[in-house]
Amino acid sequence: MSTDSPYLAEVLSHCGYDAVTVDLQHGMFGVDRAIQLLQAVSAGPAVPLARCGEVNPAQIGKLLDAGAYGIICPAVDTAEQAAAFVRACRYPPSGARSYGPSRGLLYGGADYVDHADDTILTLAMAESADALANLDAILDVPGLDGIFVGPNDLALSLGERPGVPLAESVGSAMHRAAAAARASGRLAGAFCPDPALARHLVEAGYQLIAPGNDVSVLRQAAAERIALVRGEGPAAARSDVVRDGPGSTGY
Ligand code: 3PY
Ligand code: MG
Repeated sequence: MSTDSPYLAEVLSHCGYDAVTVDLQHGMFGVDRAIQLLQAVSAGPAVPLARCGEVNPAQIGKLLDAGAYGIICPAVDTAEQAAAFVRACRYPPSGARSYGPSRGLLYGGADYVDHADDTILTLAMAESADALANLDAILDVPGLDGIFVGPNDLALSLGERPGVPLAESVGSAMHRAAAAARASGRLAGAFCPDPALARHLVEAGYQLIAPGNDVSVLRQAAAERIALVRGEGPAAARSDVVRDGPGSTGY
């Protein structure tokens, strides 16, 4: 979710996705709205996840208290950052999350605190050359459930253009990252707006794919319909509007 519409969040939760992620890094809203979006996702079957803006324990704690079942944390480049991220998501003694679960109590019940650490998903974004270099140490951090690759920032960090098709160096780094995550018993996730490429990533071991965001899906559908109504065929959808397909970054 990059837009601030709880209605759209509710609709997406009913679309068949396993999870809907409320994006506080690049979404066009702040924490107050993120809480409403999480409530709206909870009105459907999808699991509510949130991407925080950075390793920020206060923000991460609030998102968890607001009912996020998991956090995707951007730009985790070192094992130290990964450990700080996990600490923010776990209660003492393993972490430093402050008690006050609010909405968590509604869905988790009175014994929420007994199970939260086992059920909250922690995914550290690997999206830089540093993260790749430190991947084994990051994957060794106790309590980290997995990694989530951001191919656009990874491309920029490797001196490439973001978007699909992936630059060769980005594609091979993504294969290596999935293999390393799976070998260490952790989850491998990735952002990937191109469905064919996403399928390929699943075959390469990725278990969680964010297939673009709400705006990129809407923009693509709108442009294709306009082209069809004008008798131009979907392939003619304006390339300055539709960046899904060749060149897509998923935003
Ligand atoms: C990236 O591709 O860098 C992302 O963070 C995707 O959201
Ligand atoms: Mg990124």
